[in-house]
Amino acid sequence: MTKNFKRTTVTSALPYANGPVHIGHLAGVYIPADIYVRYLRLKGEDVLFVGGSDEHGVPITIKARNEGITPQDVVNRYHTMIKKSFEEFGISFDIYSRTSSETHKKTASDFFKTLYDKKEFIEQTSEQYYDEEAKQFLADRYIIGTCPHCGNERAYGDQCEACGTSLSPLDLINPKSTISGSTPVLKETKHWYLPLDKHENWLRKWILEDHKEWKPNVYGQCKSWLDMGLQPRAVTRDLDWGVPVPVEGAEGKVLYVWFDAPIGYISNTIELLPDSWEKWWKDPETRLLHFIGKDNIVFHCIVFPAMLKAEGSFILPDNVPANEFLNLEGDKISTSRNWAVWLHEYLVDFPEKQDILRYVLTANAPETKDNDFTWKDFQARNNNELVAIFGNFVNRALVLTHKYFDGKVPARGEMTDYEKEIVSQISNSKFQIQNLLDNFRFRDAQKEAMNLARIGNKYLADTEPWKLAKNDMARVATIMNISLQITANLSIAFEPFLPFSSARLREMLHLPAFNWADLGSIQFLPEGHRLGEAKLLFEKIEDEAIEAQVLKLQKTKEENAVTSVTSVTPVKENIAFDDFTKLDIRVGTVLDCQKVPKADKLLQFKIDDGLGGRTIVSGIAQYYAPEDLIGKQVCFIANLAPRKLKGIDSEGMILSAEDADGKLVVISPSGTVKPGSEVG
Ligand code: B3M
Ligand code: ZN
Repeated sequence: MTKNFKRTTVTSALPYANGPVHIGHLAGVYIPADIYVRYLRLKGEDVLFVGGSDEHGVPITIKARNEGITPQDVVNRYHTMIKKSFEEFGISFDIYSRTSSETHKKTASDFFKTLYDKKEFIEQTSEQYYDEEAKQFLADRYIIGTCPHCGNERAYGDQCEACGTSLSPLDLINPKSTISGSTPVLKETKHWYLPLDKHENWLRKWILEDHKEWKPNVYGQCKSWLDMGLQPRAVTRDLDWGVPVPVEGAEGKVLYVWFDAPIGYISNTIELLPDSWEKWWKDPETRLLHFIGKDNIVFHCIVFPAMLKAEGSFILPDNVPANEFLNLEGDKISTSRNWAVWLHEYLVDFPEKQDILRYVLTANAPETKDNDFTWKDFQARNNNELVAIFGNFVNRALVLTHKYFDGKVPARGEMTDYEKEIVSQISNSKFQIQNLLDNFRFRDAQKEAMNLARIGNKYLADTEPWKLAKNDMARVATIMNISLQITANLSIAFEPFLPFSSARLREMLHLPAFNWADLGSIQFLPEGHRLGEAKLLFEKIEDEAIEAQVLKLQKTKEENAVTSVTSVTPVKENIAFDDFTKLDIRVGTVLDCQKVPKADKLLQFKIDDGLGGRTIVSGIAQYYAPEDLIGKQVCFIANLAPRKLKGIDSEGMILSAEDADGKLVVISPSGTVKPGSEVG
C-alpha cells in the first residue's frame, strides 16, 4: 500500500442469480475476498465487505421462459440459495443484497440520469433484429444462425461457441429467433452509449502508469484492451427485465445489465448504511478493492471506472485482484453440463466440513493461472496436512498439557538455542504472512500459516516430552508452554483462512479475545491459564467418501454422453453429386503448429500439402496442445476461399468431428499417405 488509507471498501463480484454457486466461484472470488476482509478486521482496520446477487440480464429471462415462470421467480429461488451457501461457508459479508431491490433500482436509475443530464452519453439509432411474431427486439442471445467463420449452424448472436469468434447478430447467416423460430427483421431502435473512446487517455495513464502494481494478468488484459482502442458501448437494451431507462423516449428499454450490476455495490452499501454510505464511496481516503474472476476484468478496470469518473463524485478502485479459473478434474466447470461441485451438495455429503473445502480451494487458488480441483487432492490435503500436521500438533499439545499439568499452562523455563530459533521463526512467519496477504497472495500465505504448525509438530517430535516426563518435568513444562503458544498463534494465523476451525481451537484454548497484533508472540497464554477440553480439529477422510464423489462425476459424464447422443444434429438437406465434387478435400502433414496470440481457441498450422505448403488457422486450441499435432496427418478443404483470422491468412479448413457438447477431434487418415492425396 503506497498511500495511507483510512478505510477499505471490498466488493466481490455479484453472481448471476440464475443458478447455485460452485467451487469455482468460491475459489476465484469469495474465499480470497473473505480472507482479505477477515485479515483487515483482525488488524482492527475499518472495512466494509459488500456482496449481492446480480439479478438482471438475458440468461435469466431465457431460463424463466424455458421454465414457464417469471424472471423474478428465477432470481428469488437462486438469490436465497446463493445467500445461504455464502453464509454456510463463512463468507463474512457486511451485506448481501440484490439488484432487484427498490434501493438498487433507484440508485441505478439516478446514476444513469446524472450521466444523461451531464451529457456523458451519446445517442445512436441502429438497426436491430426484431421478432415480428413475438413483437419484441431480440437480445443477441435470442438469435441463432450460421457462423460466418467456421460454419457452425448454432452460433449465437454474440458469439460462436465452436470457434470462439465474437459476433454481432448481423454477422449470422440465416438468423432465426429462438423465441418464435421465425426469421427476424431489421428495425430501427435508439440506444445510449458510454463513449469509452473519450475516456481512453486518462484510463491509459491511470492504469498503465499509475497502477503498474496490479497483478500481471489484470494489467496485461487492460493493456490489450487499451491498445486495441476503446469504442463507445451501449448501456441500454430493448428488454422487459431490468431497470427501466429513466428518460423520455425510452419506453420498453432497460439499463444494460453490466451498467446496473456494478452500481449494485453502491446500492447495497446505501441499503446497509443509508446515512453514512458516502464515506465508503466518495472519500479519497477510502481504498476501493474489487475481487472478481478474469472474465470481469474489463468491466471493473475500464467500464465501471469510466462510469464513476463520468459521474464525478466517486473514488476509483485502488486494485482489482482478479483470479483465473478453477477447473474440476481436468475439465472446465460448466453449469449447463452440471460439471461442478455445488456448495449446497458438498455440505450434504461433508456436513460441517466447510473449512476443508476452504483450505483446499485456497491451496489450489487460480491466482496466476487456471488451476485444477481433484477429489484425490482434496483427500490428500485433508489427511496429510490438516489432520497429520495441524490437527495432530494441536491435539498433542493439549492432550499432553491435560495429562501432565492438569490442563493449565505450565511455566516456561530457560530456552535452548533450538527453542530460541523457533521463537524467531514464529515472529518472522507473521511478517511473511502479512506481506503475502497484503499482496493478495493467499495461496502462499496459507502455506506459511501451515508452516507454523509444521514447526510445532517437528518440535514435539524432536523434543519428545513424553519421554522426559519421567525425570525432567521442568523441561516438559517449557516444551508444553512453547507448544501451547504456537497453538494460540495458529488460531490467529488461520482465522482468515479457516474461521470455523480457528474458533473451535480458541474455544479449546479458552482464548476469547484475539487480534492480529498478538500473532508472532509467545506471551499469549499466561502461566496458569486453564485450557478447555481437547477435541479433534480435523478428521481423516476415507477412500469411500472420495470414491463416491468421483463416481458422482462419472455419472454426470455418462449422462452428458447420453444427452449428446439424443441431441445429434439433424442431417442437412440433400445435395447433388456435382456439388459434392466441388469440394477439394486433401490430406496434409502438419509441419508446424502454434497458438495464435490473444486468441484462446485458435491454432496456426503450417501444412505440407504436397503443393509447396500452406497456412491454415483452426479453432481447436482448447482440445489440442500444438506439439501433439506436429507430424500428424490431417484432412483439410483445399479450395475454400482464403479468409483472414486474427490477421492471419487461412488457406483452407482442417476437418474435425464435433459432438453435441462442442468437443472437437481432428480427422486423420487411418494409415500414412502422401501429402496432397485427395479424399473422396
Ligand atoms: N454477474 C458476471 C459473473 O458472474 C456478473 C458479475 C457482476 S459484478 C458487478 O461473471
Ligand atoms: Zn464459428
